[in-house]
Amino acid sequence: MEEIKTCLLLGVSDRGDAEASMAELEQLAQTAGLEVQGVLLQQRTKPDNATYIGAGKTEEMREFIEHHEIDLVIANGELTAGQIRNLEDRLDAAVIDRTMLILDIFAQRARSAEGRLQVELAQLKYRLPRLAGLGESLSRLGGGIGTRGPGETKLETDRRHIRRRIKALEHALGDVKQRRQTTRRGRLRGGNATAALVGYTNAGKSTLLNRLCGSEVYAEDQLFATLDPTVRKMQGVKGREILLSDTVGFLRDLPHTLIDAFRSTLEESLSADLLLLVVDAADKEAEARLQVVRDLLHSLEADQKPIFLILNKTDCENLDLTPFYTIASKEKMKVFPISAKTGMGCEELKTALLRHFAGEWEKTVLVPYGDGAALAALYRDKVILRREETDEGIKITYAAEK
Ligand SMILES: Nc1nc2c(ncn2[C@@H]2O[C@H](COP(=O)(O)OP(=O)(O)OP(=O)(O)O)[C@@H](O)[C@H]2O)c(=O)[nH]1
Ligand SMILES: [Mg+2]
Repeated sequence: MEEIKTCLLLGVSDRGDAEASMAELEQLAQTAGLEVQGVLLQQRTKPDNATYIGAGKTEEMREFIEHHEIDLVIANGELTAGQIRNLEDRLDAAVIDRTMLILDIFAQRARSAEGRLQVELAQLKYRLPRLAGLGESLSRLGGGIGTRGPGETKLETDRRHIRRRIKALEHALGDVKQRRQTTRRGRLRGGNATAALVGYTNAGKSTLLNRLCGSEVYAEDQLFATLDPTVRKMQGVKGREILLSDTVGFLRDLPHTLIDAFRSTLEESLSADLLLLVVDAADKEAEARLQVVRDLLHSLEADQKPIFLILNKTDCENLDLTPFYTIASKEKMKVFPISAKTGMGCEELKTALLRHFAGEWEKTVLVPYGDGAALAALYRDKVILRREETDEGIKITYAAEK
C-alpha cells in the first residue's frame, strides 16, 4: 500500500481573507499528516464549473505535479463529482476537497463510539452525490491508491450499499442519543452547575480545562485535537462541583455535513448554564475567528446565555486586547485575560466561576421560631448548609436545586 505524503493546495478566490483561508488549509493538511509541496491561489470570483481552476492553470499544475511527484491535490472548497473527475484526469493525481480533508481528520481522531458513527455518517452523506467522480481519492480514503473509478453498474451497487449503511448509522445514532440523554438527566439531578468551553480550534480550550480541573485531557498544537465531548469536574464549594465540558473546536466554513453530525453533541455541551468562549488572543486572525464562533453559536441558538470571554495565550508578547474589550462591552460579556499555559489569570477566572454559580447553589430562608413543621420539612427535603439563630427566627441556608 502506497502512503500519501505530498500534496498541492488549490484555491480560487478574490476575497480579502483568501490567503488566511489557504493558510488554514495548509494547517489542516499538516494536521492530516501531509507534506505541503505547493500552494496555488487563483484570483477569480468563482471556480471554473468543469475544472475548478482555469484550464490554462491545470496544464501548469500538471507539470508541477509531475516534477514534484505530488500524490494528492486538495481544493479549498467543495468540489462537484464532475470537477473531481476532470481534475483527476487532467492532473493525473488523486483529488479531494477541503471538506473531505476535514472529514478525514475527524475520521482519524474520533474515539468514542458515537463520534465514529457521526463521522462515518457525515463522510457517506458527503460522498454519495460525488461517487461518480471519486476514483483514486475514494480508494485513498479507504486505504491505498490503485483502483480507478468504479464502472456504472458498480456505481449503482455502491450507491445502494452506502444508502443502506447511512440508514443503519442513523438508527444506531438514535440509540446512542437516547442513552446519552438519560445520563444527562442524571447529571442534572445531581444539581451541579455546568459550563462549556467553546471556541475556535487550537484556541487552548483543552489546556484550560486541564488547568482548571487538574485533568490531563489531550491538548496539542494541531487542529481538532479534541473531537469527542469530555466532561471534567472543577471543585466548587461545599461539595458542589462545576462540570466543565470540552468539545470539538469551531472552524471557518465548517462543512455542513459535520455541523449536522455534531449538532447533538454540540447541543449537549451548549446546554450548559454558562459558556466560556476561549479566544487565542495571539492569533492575528483572532477577531475574525471570534466572529466565526459567535455566528455558529447564534445558529445553534446558544448565544443567549451568559458568556465569559476568555482571552487566552496572553503570555505571548505585543498583544492588543482592546478590540476584544470593545466587543465584550457591547455584548455584555465578562472578560478574562489569561494564559492557560502559565496559569496567569486562571485563579481569578476560577473565583469568578465559583461566584457566578454561588448564587444558584445557596438559598436562605427564615423560619419563625415555633414553626417546627416548616423546619422539619426543610431538613427532610433539602441539603442544609448552614443554620443560624437570629432574633427573627432560624436562618437556614440550603443547597438549591437546579
Ligand atoms: N503560548 C501559549 N500557548 C497555549 C496556551 N494555551 C494553550 N496553548 C497551546 O495551544 C495549542 C492548542 O491547545 P489546545 O488546548 O489543544 O487547544 P484546543 O482549543 O483544545 O484545540 P482543539 O481541541 O484542537 O480544538 C497547544 O499547543 C497548547 O500548548 C497559552 O496560554 N499560551
Ligand atoms: Mg481540545
